[in-house]
Amino acid sequence: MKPRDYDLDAFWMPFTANRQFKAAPRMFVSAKDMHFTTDDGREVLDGIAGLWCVNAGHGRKKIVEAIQQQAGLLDYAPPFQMGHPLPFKVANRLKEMLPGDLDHAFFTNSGSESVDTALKMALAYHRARGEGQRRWLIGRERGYHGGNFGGVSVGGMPANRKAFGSLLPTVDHLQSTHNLEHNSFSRGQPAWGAELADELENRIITLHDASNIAAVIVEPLAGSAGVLVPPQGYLEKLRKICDKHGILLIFDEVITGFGRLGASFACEKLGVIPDILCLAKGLTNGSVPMGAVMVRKGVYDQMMTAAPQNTIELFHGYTYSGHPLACAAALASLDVFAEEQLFERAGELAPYFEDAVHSLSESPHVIDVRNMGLVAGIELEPIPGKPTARAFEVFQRCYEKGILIRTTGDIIALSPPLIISKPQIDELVGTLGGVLREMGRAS
Ligand code: PXG
Repeated sequence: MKPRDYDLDAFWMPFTANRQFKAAPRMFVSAKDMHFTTDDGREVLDGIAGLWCVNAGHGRKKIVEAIQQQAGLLDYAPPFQMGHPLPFKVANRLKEMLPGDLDHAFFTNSGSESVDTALKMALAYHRARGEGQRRWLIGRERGYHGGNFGGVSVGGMPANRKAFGSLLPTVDHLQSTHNLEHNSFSRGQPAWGAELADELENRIITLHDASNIAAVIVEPLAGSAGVLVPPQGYLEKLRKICDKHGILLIFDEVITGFGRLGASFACEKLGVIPDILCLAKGLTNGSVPMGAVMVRKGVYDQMMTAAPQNTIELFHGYTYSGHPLACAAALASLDVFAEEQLFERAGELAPYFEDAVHSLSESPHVIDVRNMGLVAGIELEPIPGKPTARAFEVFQRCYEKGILIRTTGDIIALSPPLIISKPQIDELVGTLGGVLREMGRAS
């Protein structure tokens, strides 16, 4: 390996143990299709699509060329009171892809911005309807909705909240659907747990009154907290209760969008249509930061008609909303997904992937395996008094053996690019199984 010609200290790395990393860095310098290359020239199989985003695999020519061409043609155009063709085109493509009347797109630069945008839209929508007292936002324990104040407020990961004070004031949380006593080793949607949605009516609406609640936000399948698959009937119940009480339902599909579950979007696969839908990650195949918030026609129309003519309807947006490079990357990514039928491919591969990951059920320390589409969670028994240590060691050993996995707490997440082959699934799961056996012998 060439000696490093730069210092590591100045860059404060996100969601990373900085001191530990800088003492023993893990560096990628290039990537192609299913593999990264490290700075010491090793190939690493990408078991998590970068960070749940590179759904078509790395370095896809069509996407790279689209970005290059766009940079030479129109590098930037102001998105406020000016337009350029590309965001209109991306919005039309998304409208065609999404079920129901989720037919208007607002553009952001990340999942976090999509979430905060969606929450603000919900508040503004109710105000536009003359129900501005609807301010409560309902999230869920173990939910992850990005790192901005709104998303952290409705999110339910304790470590992400505890350093940041009181957050948004009018927020409550449903309980998580994670329950190993009832749901461990489920394949696909667990049979138990639909009744957990009743808490929305029985506790939350009873306590705050429906007339004060603006929206409920959930990930249809919770990713970051460790791949929590929605119980059968759970999302349907949430939808029904929200409808009954005039509450907007927001799905955060930042991870589940663009084929991850073996269909275009979770809402399509599971047949539950939210009022507002948050997207990011796979939208540009991870290549240029971009997010989108899709809203149903009724929400958009309400906002358009409530404001006087010739006035701004929503005082919200970003300098880089609908950035030309991001839009070019999105259009090319959507082309690649369609041309290679990658969402269908993910659906076809899902049973093979399911069998492969469930073959780890008997491995040392494994207390649960769960899956849907091309995503799986493998939960390990924590080392007493040292939560996260076991999974982190698995992560490190896997990396040394040439596969990239992701861990959260003591849960391992796998979410490979949708172009993964069956032999690569075997390699991913086989290497992970080998590491678990090795660690089982050592303990
Ligand atoms: N919503 C959901 C459901 C997410 O998973 C975000 C919002 C925020 O997106 P941005 O683009 O602002 O990061 C996410 C992000 C992990 C991991 O390994 C997951 C995410 C980010 C970082 C790590 O679980 N998801």
